[in-house]
Amino acid sequence: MNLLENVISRTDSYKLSHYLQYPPKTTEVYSYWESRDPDPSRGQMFFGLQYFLKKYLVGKQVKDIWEIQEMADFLNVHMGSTDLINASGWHHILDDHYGWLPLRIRAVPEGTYVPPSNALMTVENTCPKCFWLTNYMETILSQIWYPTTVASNDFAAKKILRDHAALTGADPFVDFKLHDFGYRGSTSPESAAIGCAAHMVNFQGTDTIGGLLLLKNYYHADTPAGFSIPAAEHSTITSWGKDHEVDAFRNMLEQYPNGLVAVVSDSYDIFNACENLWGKELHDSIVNRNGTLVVRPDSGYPPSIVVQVLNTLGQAFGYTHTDKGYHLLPPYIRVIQGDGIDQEMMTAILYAMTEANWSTDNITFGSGGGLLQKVNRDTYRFAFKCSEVIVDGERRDVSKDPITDHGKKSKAGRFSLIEGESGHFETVPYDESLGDNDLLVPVFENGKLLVDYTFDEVRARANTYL
Ligand code: AOY
Repeated sequence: MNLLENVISRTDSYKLSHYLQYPPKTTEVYSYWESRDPDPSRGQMFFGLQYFLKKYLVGKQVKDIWEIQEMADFLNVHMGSTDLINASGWHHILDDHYGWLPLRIRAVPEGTYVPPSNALMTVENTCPKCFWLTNYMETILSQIWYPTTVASNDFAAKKILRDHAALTGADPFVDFKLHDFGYRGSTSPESAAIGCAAHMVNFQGTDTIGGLLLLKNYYHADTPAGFSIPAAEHSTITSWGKDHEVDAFRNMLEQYPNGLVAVVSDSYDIFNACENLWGKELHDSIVNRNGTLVVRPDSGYPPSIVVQVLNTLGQAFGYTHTDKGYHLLPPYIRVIQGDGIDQEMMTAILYAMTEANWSTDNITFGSGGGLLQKVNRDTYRFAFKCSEVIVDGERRDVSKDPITDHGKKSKAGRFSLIEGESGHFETVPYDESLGDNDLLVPVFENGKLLVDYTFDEVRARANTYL
């Protein structure tokens, strides 16, 4: 038995003590999850709940009385009291609900892009004895802040890339223009996989294999949802010795005679590499190769380095013009910038390229920490708050509004989410007659998953908001 893998332990310590703290005769707690981001111009793209439901909520979650006993023993030391645990509550779930969680969760379909301050998910107990369970689940359910934040940032990045493509006469298809380099910089294999999966909602380039397997197991992505190519790292170049970088480069062209291949080229001198090694010694091998060499700078101030690399490669290989008059390298050579990339830096590089007359088609970006790690729950100010209770048979609106920060004001009541003209969403009081027009769809009830989205569906939905 392992408490780590048990629903009883998957919460904040203080929540173990909360069942005694609601008003006497409470029979229902209804809570909702929203972004309190103050900027109405940037929305949030909901994604990731289905993974958390399938992994942590669906099916028999309380398996036997010994789990309850083990948690009680743990709390005896951790919180100084064996009696702290809601033993009768958990025994009730085990005995009368077969260990299945008596909750109803409604949520906006995954891949929907919603402006801030709207209810994205609601949670309520379906058994009056289990009023305490709703907010017990806040801890695990709130963790969808992460995939939702990655997908939201990416959606904005995709619009920036698309707009620059249009401006510079480049291909409007940008799914491969932001590649996930973030596996190593994530805080755990699970976080990396979740982050990659969220990145795949809007893009198709990734080196985080775990995320593609997550999408296979939890979102029916039977074939990999993301793609990569052979690429060098510094060790495979520097191991040849400083005087043999050109041999390392040549080996890359020979080992992968067809298709895309990327080569990190800043081990010693990126300018010499572009001008002399790629540009002269290996010039003809690149021109005659059946594919595209992608040159990767990896140090220096990215906007300047990228423009210098493009100028140097343009000198060596020539260029044509897009229909908007921007320079375009020959199809057999491109650049990927994967160092220092977050949304701000990507935008600065695109701006510098535009200034220097280079089309967006010449470049792809890689992003690790900026993509998967430079985010937190406050990036979009996500919060899970109680908005209604039933006490002694009476419904009561519940909300908070601290005088010390009215930005933390929460909504009251039960909610439906409606879409007026496309992109205009409104959270309204719950209205059963809305039927299919209520975007808060029941996805979980009493341990059962009610909707099982495919990743294709999620992607298609996300794409409608572009
Ligand atoms: N990958 C495109 C394919 C991937 C990578 C992964 C950290 C790639 C590099 C490349 O071209 O250069 C993790 C750093 C780089």
